[in-house]
Amino acid sequence: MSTATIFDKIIAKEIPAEIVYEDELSLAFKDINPQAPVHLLIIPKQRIATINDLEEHDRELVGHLYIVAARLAQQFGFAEDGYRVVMNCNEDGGQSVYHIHLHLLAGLTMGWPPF
Ligand code: IU
Repeated sequence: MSTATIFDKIIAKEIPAEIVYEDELSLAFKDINPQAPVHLLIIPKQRIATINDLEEHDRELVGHLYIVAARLAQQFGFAEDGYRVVMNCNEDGGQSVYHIHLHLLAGLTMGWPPF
């Protein structure tokens, strides 16, 4: 079992977050330190530390997170112009919270590669 993070407290509503979507499997909220005009985090309610910890039975859950991201991009009006969805893994990938999350970044023209 992975270690609890601040995201568990956000899921439990023990600390505030600007929640933009919630269902039985996932939660989406505004990143506290936005890196783009719109920066949302989409997280599973189930705690999984990193991409490395994903197992076959998590297929549907991970797919669900992407579908939520796409719906939110549509809802926020960025589906046509474009946006970026990323999940960082471990130190070199830039992960700081060890509870998997998709970053949805939108509202500007992004470059590539991202380093
Ligand atoms: P990362 O991929 O693990 O580095 O992303 C973690 C994100 O969580 C990062 O963008 C933080 O700004 C964000 N965040 C947050 O929104 N609220 C918090 O209380 C904490 C981190 I701690």
